[in-house]
Amino acid sequence: MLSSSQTPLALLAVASSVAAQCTREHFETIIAGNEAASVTDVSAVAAGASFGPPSKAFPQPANNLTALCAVTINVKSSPTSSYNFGLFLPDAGWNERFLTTGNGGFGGGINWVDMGIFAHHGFATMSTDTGHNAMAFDASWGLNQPEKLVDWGYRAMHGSIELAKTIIPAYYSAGSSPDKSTDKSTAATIKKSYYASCSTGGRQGLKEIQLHPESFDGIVVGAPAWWTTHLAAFTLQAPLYNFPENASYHVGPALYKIITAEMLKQCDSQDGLEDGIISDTFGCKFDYDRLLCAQGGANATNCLTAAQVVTVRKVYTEWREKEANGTETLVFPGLPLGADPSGMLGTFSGLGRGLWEDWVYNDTNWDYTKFTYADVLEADRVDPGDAAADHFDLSAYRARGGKIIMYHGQADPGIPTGSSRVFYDNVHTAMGGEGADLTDFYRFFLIPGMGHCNGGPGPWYIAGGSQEVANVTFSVPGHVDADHDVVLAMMRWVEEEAAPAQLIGTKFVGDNGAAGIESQRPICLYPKTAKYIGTSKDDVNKPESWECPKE
Ligand SMILES: *[C@@H]1O[C@H](CO)[C@@H](O)[C@H](O)[C@H]1NC(C)=O
Ligand SMILES: *[C@@H]1O[C@H](CO)[C@@H](O)[C@H](O)[C@H]1NC(C)=O
Ligand SMILES: *[C@@H]1O[C@H](CO)[C@@H](O)[C@H](O)[C@H]1NC(C)=O
Ligand SMILES: *[C@@H]1O[C@H](CO)[C@@H](O)[C@H](O)[C@H]1NC(C)=O
Ligand SMILES: *[C@@H]1O[C@H](CO)[C@@H](O)[C@H](O)[C@H]1NC(C)=O
Ligand SMILES: *[C@@H]1O[C@H](CO)[C@@H](O)[C@H](O)[C@H]1NC(C)=O
Ligand SMILES: [Ca+2]
Repeated sequence: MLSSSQTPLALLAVASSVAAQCTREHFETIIAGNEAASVTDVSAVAAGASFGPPSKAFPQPANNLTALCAVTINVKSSPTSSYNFGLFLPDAGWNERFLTTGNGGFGGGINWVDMGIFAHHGFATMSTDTGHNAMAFDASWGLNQPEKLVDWGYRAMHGSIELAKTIIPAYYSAGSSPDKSTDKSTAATIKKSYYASCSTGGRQGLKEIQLHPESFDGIVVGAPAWWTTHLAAFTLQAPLYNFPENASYHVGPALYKIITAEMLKQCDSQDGLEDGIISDTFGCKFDYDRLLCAQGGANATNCLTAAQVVTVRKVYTEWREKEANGTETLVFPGLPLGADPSGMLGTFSGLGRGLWEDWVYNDTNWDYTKFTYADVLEADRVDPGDAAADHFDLSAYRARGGKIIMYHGQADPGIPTGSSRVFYDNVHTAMGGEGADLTDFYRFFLIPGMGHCNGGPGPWYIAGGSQEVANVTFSVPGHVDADHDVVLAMMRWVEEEAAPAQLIGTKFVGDNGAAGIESQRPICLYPKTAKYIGTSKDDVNKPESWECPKE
């Protein structure tokens, strides 16, 4: 970021000449050779203004933008499909870098909000709608639409990246040589390409580097929905454990808080400090029987029956199945201890049943109550849209110098935290075995007390994808640096070869940036957990009161 007081006049001149190129005609010229692509919209956006035509997935515009050129491109991907992508091209202070962001759930829409936040760093940013307009929990757009599924799976992302990489330098090259008579080949180039996004956005980043290792120099992926079919399977199996409502084992919403309170009670102190945050979910030894009512307890409101405890235990522990040959397979990890169970126990989300109804069996009358492991195997065979990011050998990406920062909230109620641990283990198995040290290119962080991508009692904010905070324009106010901001951490790793040993998470008072910082603490490289080394009660909120164990 350049403030006006330090902006050299020459740069201002470049900025204004770039901005002068923010016209539909200019972008039509740039993409003229591409038969499949067309320019949908080009808008010059003033500093402080908002931009972002609403989609179902992203109904809100990006606010308080830096002055930039907003471009929307449509690309025909097959006779029956097309996708759109958006570009934010900052007028001044382009950092000569490209950053792509992604989507959420099964939704479709351009993520203008995250594009806008990252553009404040100076990145030229991009997001694709993945070829449809739908809310996150909606799979119906994919019914009998195999081409749309492929766009969602990986094609729209890759096509958008490729085209963006030709448009961006062309735009900035033109802008840097306004005076044709003195044009001494001022061709602009993209120095580095990055990716930052969460959830399905995490899957998209991993999928892209698996298929196209050259696309990015560094990806920052949160809570990746990489195991598409098995995540959907768990999302359907969990409420099946709990329904019908009149079953003796049914756990009603009134008990959800009782369950998470007992988990906090038992697990909070096991990590070494009772602070309202479970910092070592995987390490917690939880006694389910302490949820039991003393006297049978049918219809009790503050404890559970034995049958209800069985339901709770199922959803918080690994789902395993016996194969025909007798071996046992992990189908999916359970919810992390302490995570709110309402999404999984309380509803049959489209993120579960929708995958079979709309993408595997193509039958909206399919009886999801008859769901079994055989349906999971069938979904694996179909792998709708080839979306699963399950090519674990990342050697090609490592060889080209690519880096991965992966993080996951330890209280994620939407994508169980263990899912990222399975990915991590599978990559290690594929690249040298259990003890292999892959930290030269792949670093994984578990964020204590963070829900799905954001929110929760822990210091969860690291300025990653899907982490908008009220009254925060971008990064971590007062701490715009690579220790606190995960995208800057990635840049430092890629460009200065300084790998992040830890990240510092921030919690704002009431999750409102204007109310100030409540606490900060280090988030350690997996599998380490931050240890409290403070002495007085106030120290808990200070980062220096915590340390990541050296070994
Ligand atoms: C808008 O963003 C700028 C930084 O670019 C910031 O200084 C300013 O406080 C923001 N305004 C609002 C209303 O958030
Ligand atoms: C349902 O459609 C998908 C692609 O849209 C296809 O791969 C799958 O085989 C179809 N399933 C059936 C049972 O027709
Ligand atoms: C639950 O309700 C269904 C009908 O809605 C009924 O068929 C079934 O017998 C009931 N089961 C129990 C355990 O009461
Ligand atoms: C529990 O509530 C149900 C429905 O209100 C009722 O039918 C049942 O008799 C109650 N069971 C006990 C043990 O009170
Ligand atoms: C058993 O079957 C599973 C699923 O088909 C397979 O992945 C596994 O390799 C088999 N194991 C042995 C020992 O044959
Ligand atoms: C921004 O901060 C002010 C002052 O704390 C608060 O009144 C306002 O609600 C905040 N904005 C949002 C969107 O939360
Ligand atoms: Ca604790």
